Amino acid sequence: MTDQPGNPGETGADVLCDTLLANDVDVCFANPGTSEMHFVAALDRKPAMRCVLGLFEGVVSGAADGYARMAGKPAATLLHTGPGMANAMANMHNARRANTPMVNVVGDHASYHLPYDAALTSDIDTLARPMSGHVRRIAGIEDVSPATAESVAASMSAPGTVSTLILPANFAWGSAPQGAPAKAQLRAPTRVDDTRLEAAASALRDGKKTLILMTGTALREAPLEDAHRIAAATGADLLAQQANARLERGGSRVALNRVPYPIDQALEVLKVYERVILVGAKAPVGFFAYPGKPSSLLPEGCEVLTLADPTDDLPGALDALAQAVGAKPAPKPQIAAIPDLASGKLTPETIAITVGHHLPENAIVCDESVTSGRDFFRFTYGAASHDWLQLTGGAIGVGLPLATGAAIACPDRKVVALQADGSGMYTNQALWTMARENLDVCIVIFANRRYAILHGELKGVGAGEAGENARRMLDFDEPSLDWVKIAGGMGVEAARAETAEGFTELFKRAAKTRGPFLIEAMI
Ligand SMILES: Cc1ncc(C[n+]2csc(CCOP(=O)(O)OP(=O)(O)O)c2C)c(N)n1
Repeated sequence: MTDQPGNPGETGADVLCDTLLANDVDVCFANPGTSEMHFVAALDRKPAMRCVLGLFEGVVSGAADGYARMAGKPAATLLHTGPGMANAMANMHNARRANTPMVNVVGDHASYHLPYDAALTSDIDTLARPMSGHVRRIAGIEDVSPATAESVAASMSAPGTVSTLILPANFAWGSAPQGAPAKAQLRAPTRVDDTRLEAAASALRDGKKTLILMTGTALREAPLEDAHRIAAATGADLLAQQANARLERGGSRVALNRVPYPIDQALEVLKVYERVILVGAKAPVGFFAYPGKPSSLLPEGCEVLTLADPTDDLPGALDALAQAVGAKPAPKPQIAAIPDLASGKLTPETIAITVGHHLPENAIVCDESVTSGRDFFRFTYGAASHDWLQLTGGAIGVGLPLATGAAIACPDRKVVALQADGSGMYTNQALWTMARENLDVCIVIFANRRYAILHGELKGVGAGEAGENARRMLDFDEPSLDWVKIAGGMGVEAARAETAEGFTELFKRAAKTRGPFLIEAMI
């Protein structure tokens, strides 16, 4: 029977929660509706599940992304029917691009109610597909546990993806069969292919100008050490791809740059290479097409070798390559000192210098600083060791949610959100969740009150200078946003910095104090 509610503790929703918990999924970012009420009631009976409310679904999916990037396992999300999931989709897209494991539980009408075409009816399966690596609609009450375990497995199988699990309301409230929750069968990363390994090793011996381009788990401390010794032994250069889910940097770690975003800079950096060896990365392409400029950023004739696909064990591949080329541990070059703290005008550069000097040890930086952050790496190679999380899919509005999720995954680490103001407005509701959960996040808002990047892109695509109508679509200085009030209205303490020394004062204070604090940096 699925048209009558089951006994509490025995419903399909209970089985779904139990299956998540049995597979170590114990955080649920949620924004529920009527079709999920039995799931909400079941979560209420599971104190082991931490439930975190996001006041917009883009916060929910972005927070699940930040959580999983740091926890190394998925969170569940709870989303309300097709429209609720549609609100979450831009950040589902970013998560899919980051290979983030995530299990979306999307409630739908009871199966027998769907033919009536009630107001919230939509084709959730079709909507979910482009932004999910795996979609499964629960087919009946007996299917709840196997479908949930399959969704967890798909999300966690290398390299990780977004799984969407559609839960019809009658299978949530129906009486569930007895039995142990199903276990997720994960697909482990594959061992690097020997032929590819030999090809890369012998290529590295022939003296051609070679770039090793990396992403994913290759960007953790230990594999970066291996990459560094391969580079030292063979003369190859190292770069991370343009956008990466997580990069371990700072302290004594390998100082690694990434492919720049602006196409002309990227072409300039890449033009010297005769060969690229890919480690989990894609051969670099333009973020957009620009008239008269190439789509592929590699010079003509550049050979592309793949050492490891994203589904491979990337640290294992670098370790094997280091052995194959006989690379010994190598000293690292001296990192340029961070310039002295500045005073006077507040600029992205003076902010980067302050962050470089005062970033707390083991911090997590969530970077959605857009144009303001382009030079940040330069000033933070010498910062204390930290993780750097980026916008991976180009869909703005991930920064504040990402910081929310990262702070929930790592409650003992300071999170620093470097946040452009325009992008921050997409999902500013995350501030409320930070306040409610008392998350240890310092938010730096780059208040240039415009979509600065798009002024550049207007010229970049050859469409000329901004006139009155274009300016009205690219600037938001009239009326000006007041981030101190926005934060205050959501329960987050905040202050404005107008000068470099004022910013340093506030950043130092935020670095030492626990809890959410927002600095509106007037650049
Ligand atoms: C979801 C989504 N909507 C719109 C865009 C187009 N877009 C790219 S950057 C940008 C503005 C960014 O402005 P801001 O965050 O203030 O950073 P700034 O360029 O000023 O540094 C917009 C609207 C996008 N990339 N993603």
